[in-house]
Amino acid sequence: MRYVYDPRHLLHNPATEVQAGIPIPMFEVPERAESIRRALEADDAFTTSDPTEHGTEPITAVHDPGLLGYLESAWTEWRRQIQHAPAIFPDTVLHPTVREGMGDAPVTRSPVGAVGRWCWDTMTGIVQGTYPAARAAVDVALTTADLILGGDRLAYGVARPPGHHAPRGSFGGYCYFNNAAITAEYLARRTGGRVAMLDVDYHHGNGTQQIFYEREDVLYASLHGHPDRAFPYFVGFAEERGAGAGEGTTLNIPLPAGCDDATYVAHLGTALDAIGDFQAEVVVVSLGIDTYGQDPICDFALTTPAYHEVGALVAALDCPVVILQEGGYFVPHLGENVRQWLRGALGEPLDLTRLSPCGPTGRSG
Ligand code: Q9C
Ligand code: ZN
Repeated sequence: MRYVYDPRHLLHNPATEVQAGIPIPMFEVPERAESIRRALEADDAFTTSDPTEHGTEPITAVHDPGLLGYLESAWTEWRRQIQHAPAIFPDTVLHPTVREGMGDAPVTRSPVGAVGRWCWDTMTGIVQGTYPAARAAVDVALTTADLILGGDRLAYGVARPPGHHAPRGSFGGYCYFNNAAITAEYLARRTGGRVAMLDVDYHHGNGTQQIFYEREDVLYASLHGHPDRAFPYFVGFAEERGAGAGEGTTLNIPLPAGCDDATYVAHLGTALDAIGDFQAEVVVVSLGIDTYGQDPICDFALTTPAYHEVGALVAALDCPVVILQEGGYFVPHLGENVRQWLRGALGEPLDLTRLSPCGPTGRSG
């Protein structure tokens, strides 16, 4: 299997995020993608490819051009006025009720105001290298799609920063551009056919759902921690099934805390049946490994053999598959779990010999 990797992801490295008002070390760290690259490099079943430049047109095909423009100039504008803050975070967010009944807010000249216009959480900081890294992640994703358009049946992209939380007109959830949604739109246009998206990240891909909510030709199916208890809290309920022409093309499967391998695979069957019935030209997988039992910020209980099995079950759809990285924060086993998922898809045997035992958190390296 070919996979696409770009070292420019290293440029995106905010030191902290703010969870429940408390600044803590960032969970979405550069070492995540490095751990995946190393695991794949050490296995002859995988060969690396460099991304090619795809420009901004595929991005503005799904995102508000204002979001692209903001992210492009955010660091420069922030630095011009604010020298003491190491990363851009909002302190005042454009909550929908603030201007209820008063129309849109004028464009703000304040860099602090601007980030509150485009960002909806306190965990998705911007540093100098965030924009080039986020652009590189989109190129990684689109180059992975090109491999499929060129005839490969399976291809994987080490997309970092991740993407599935970014809606059309804002960013959050460690995500800036929605790599998977941009890729699905690109594939829909190139093939002229239907695209199915399977989101197996622990978190609901609210951005992807929003972008395709009214689309008849793009199916979005997600298994995730129930939004009653899990980020992103406000989206991802089973009752959300799409709207307008897209009625029935959104499938949410929220799951309880402690979800184990057997429970997960049983519910995956529901999503795979829907994807099979949809008769897509291509499947785009948002691959999160934050469903892992040792993930430091999530509450599922999956083990490594489950990833191998899920990969095999997705490949059994017998449809070309673009696999793009999303979350996964237990860094010591991240690369190995991704490798096993992809080996399962390839029909290679499960190989647990490279999983090192290690401590209880993702911080130890
Ligand atoms: N109290 C991805 O996995 N933290 N993003 C949630 C809220 C942010 C996850 C904690 C989770 C974002 C791509
Ligand atoms: Zn996640």
